[in-house]
Amino acid sequence: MGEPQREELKVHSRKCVLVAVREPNDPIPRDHVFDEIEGLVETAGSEIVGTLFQAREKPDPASYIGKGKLIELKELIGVTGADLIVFDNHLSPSQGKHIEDSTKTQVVDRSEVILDIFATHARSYEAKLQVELAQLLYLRPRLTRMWTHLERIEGGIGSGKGPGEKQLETDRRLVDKRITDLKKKIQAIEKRRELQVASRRDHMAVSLVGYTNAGKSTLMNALTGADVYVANQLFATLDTRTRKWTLPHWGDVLLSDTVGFIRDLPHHLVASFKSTLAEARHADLLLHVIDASHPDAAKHIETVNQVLKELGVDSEEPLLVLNKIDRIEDRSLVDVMRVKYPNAMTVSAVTGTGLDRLAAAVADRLADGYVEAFVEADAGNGRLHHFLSEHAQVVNTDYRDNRVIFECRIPKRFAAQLSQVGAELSHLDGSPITTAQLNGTEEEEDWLPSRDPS
Ligand SMILES: Nc1nc2c(ncn2[C@@H]2O[C@H](COP(=O)(O)OP(=O)(O)OP(=O)(O)O)[C@@H](O)[C@H]2O)c(=O)[nH]1
Ligand SMILES: [Mg+2]
Repeated sequence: MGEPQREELKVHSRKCVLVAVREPNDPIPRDHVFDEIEGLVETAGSEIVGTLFQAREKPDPASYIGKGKLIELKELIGVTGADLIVFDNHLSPSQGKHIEDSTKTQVVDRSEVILDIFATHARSYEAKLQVELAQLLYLRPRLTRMWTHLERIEGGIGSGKGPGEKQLETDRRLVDKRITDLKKKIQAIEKRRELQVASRRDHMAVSLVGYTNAGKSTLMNALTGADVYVANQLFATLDTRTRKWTLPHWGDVLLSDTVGFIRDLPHHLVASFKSTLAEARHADLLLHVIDASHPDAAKHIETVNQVLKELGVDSEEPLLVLNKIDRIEDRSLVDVMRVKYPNAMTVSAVTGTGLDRLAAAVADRLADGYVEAFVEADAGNGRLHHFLSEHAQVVNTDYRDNRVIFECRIPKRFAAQLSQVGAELSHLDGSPITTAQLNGTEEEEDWLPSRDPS
């Protein structure tokens, strides 16, 4: 798959009418219903010429919107000269066809808009395979409706079939074969990636996850000096990038930027991106980035948690990062979130506010606790000096004879490695610190009730 051809993209250079159906008690205010789909359609490169809203308990099984609304839709298309109808809901293949037939206008749903954006933004080989898989999985149940579309795919997979041969069976078979191929290729990449990620255990890994456009890439750039693509677009990032991030008194961790999430992302689409999210699955800590200036921020948090669950990312509680605080006009919104998520960090990736506190909070979470200790070694132990300068806060340094004694605050995780750099560890009262204490095993034994001798 190369750069997508313009004619392959449905939602590009079109004049669109947007249609949204919501349940009558939907919490999103009426004047914000179209915000997200507008963003998606504009990111996909089309113009919006009209909108149509309907509140309904349940979609009409045949036409999704009601009969009266369908007539209204036809009129709206006449008035605006639209050449594409975009539903912000998920249409069944037959509903899509029904609306196309009645309006004589092409119809796409939310998933197709997202697929078009994915196709345009995919850069790496892996992302391109994932997008193609997601497209085919979406296309397959719609083959009857879109068989003309298939000449392209047939050619694309080098089937050798003549161009006139378009029977549904052949088409299905070809699509199925390609789906199997793609899944195999993606699995192979996934395996390689899991190995790669697992082999990097010398550094701890932190992953940025969050709703699309929350500011993950901007934050990645601000924290690591990376040069990752940032745009006020939905799904600007489809590829995972990993960079070193140096935390004060801790040292380097690996920070990864990942694909953004969105509500109602079809299940198979999510699954297609599983390998991209290997970093997140293996991370020691997730930073869940939120655009706190967005009116639906609370909903975004729920969506992200839901998608993480679907992807089997059941790491420890993510650290919430309320981003874009420089844009917040109504303070009360943040106050509400702070009450709900008392451990959340507030930052601005653009102005840099709060980034130091964020780094400290991440170090704290990774540290698994700290110890205040004396660390003693030969005065000439250069490795120890280096180790402590990276991983500890040294409060005091004392030289006695040929020995050096550092008084420091050090993450337990690193304290456990001190014997490997030839140092001895003791509490501030002089009693020795054992490895068991650092690993927490001794404490646990102490707390266990003594075994029943019988
Ligand atoms: N005002 C303000 N804008 C921000 C901040 N962080 C990010 N942005 C803007 O938000 C938009 C999206 O930023 P990205 O970093 O591309 O967001 P992302 O989460 O990586 O988005 P996807 O890759 O699409 O999932 C860009 O226009 C950024 O300049 C912030 O702290 N304050
Ligand atoms: Mg991004």
